[in-house]
Order: sequence, then structure tokens, then C-alpha cells
Amino acid sequence: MKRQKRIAAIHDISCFGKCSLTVALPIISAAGIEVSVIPTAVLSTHTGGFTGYTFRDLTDDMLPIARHWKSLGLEFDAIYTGYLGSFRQLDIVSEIIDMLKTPDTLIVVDPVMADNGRLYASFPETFPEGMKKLCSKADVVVPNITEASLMLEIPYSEGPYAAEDINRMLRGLSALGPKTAVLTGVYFDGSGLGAAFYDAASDKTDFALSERVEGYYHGTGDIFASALTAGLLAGLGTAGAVRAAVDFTAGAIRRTWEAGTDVRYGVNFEAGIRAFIEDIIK
Ligand code: PXL
Repeated sequence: MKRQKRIAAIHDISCFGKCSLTVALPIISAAGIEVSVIPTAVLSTHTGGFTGYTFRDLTDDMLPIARHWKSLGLEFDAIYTGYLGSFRQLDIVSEIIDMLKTPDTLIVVDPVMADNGRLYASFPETFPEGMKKLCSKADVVVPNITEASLMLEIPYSEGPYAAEDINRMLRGLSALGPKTAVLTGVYFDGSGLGAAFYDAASDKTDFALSERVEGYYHGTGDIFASALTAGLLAGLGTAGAVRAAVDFTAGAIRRTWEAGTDVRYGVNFEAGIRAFIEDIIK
């Protein structure tokens, strides 16, 4: 029997609000992949729309966790990073990647730091520059349009977008280092919204769109990137993994829109897990 695939997921734990590790764990585990975690911080809720949240910085725990894993000889098929709890963690994550990576480890960096044209609360203005450096270590990057604009130092536009602008952004992202760039929150004139992706080897851009639902839903970037990572490790290839991740995320958004729940509480991805797994495990 083949060894079970194993991922190291480096994100915060937002105790309430369905994002980061509380979505990465169930989604990737459901795909049959083992998830080991290095928590970057523990918050009572995510920072998107809540006030008064607690924040426990775990910067000083991260390297000791990775060093212990290294001493045990653990190997990972992927290292998947998201929300970081401090500027210092950018260099720490880079060091952890160097420490744990084998020639076969897929490095997925979701440069979580901004949305809707603005940096998230508590991120310094210098963070995008640092994140750009971390992205140069990745095989796959998964920014939204705001994050990509910040790293590429171009003005943010809220869309609709032109295909050539999206194409230029994807090439710019890939030029930072990653062979695959996936851009989320892409929409053109018309009713679709989804992701665009670029593969440096074939120099090709493609799109996977789904029916657009009005409104902003929290945690969907993390759900998308987690589903994408699971799909890539399941062997779907970029196009297949992006398509499955778009369908899964769009389904969760549609369900939540129909239910009319508070958008800060996250989306109902749980009800779509069975279909997602049937989609990616053939
Ligand atoms: O979903 C991205 C995210 C993750 N973690 C925390 C956040 C956010 C976005 O606001 O605040 C703590």
C-alpha cells in the first residue's frame, strides 16, 4: 500500500469563524490526506468584522515545533502556508520550508494579508514586500486580486477585469518564482466569478468560473486554497484542482447566501464535502 500523503499546514487558529486551520483541517483530511499543523497564532475569532478578539502570538513556538519534527525524520508531501501572526514569521516560515522540504515537497503559499483593496487589520505596510519574498519559495501561490496587486505594486481595481490584465498579473506572480500562479476573485463582464491560473511550463493561462453570488463571504479564500491543495495532492493537475476548488467554494457561498446567515460566521462548506471528495477522488 502507498504511504498516506501528509501536509504541514502553517496558519492561525481562529477559534470561531471558519477560516485558516479550522477549514484546512477538515477539507484536507476529508481528502484522505494527513494534516500536521504549525499554528501561527490563536485568536478568539478572525479579524474580519469582529472587534475585541483575543490574539496569542505563537511566533516563538514555530521553529521548535519544526525542529522537533525534523529530529523525528518526518517528511511532508506539501507545506501549505496561510495567515501569519507577525512580520518575523515570514522569515521563520521560510526557514521551516528550507528545513522540512524534500525534492518532492510541494510548497503552496497563500499570501493571506488583504482583501477588497485593503491590508487586514494589524498588518504593517511593509508586509506585502516580505510576503513577496516568501512567495519566491513557492511552487504554487494563491493570492486574491488585492494581495496580487500589493505584491506586484500595481493599483488595485475592484473589477470587472480584462483578460489581458489578469494574464499580466499571473505572469508577474509567476516571475516571482512559482511555476503555478492561481488568482482568486476573478470576474469579467457577465455572471461568472472564480479563479484564473497560469502554468509557467506551458506559458498558458486559463479560467474556472462559477455563478456569481452577491456579497462578501468570510474565509472563502482559505476554503479555496485548502481545496486546491487537496486536489493537487490527489493528482488532479492544476486545471482539475482549480475547477474542483471553485465548485466547492461557490457551492458553500451559494448555500450560505440562501441561508442568510451572518457573513462573518463563515460559509457552509461542510455540506459540500461529500460532493467535493467524489469530485477529486476517482
Ligand atoms: O481568512 C483569512 C484570515 C485568516 N485568519 C485570520 C483572519 C483572516 C482574515 O481576516 O483575520 C485571523
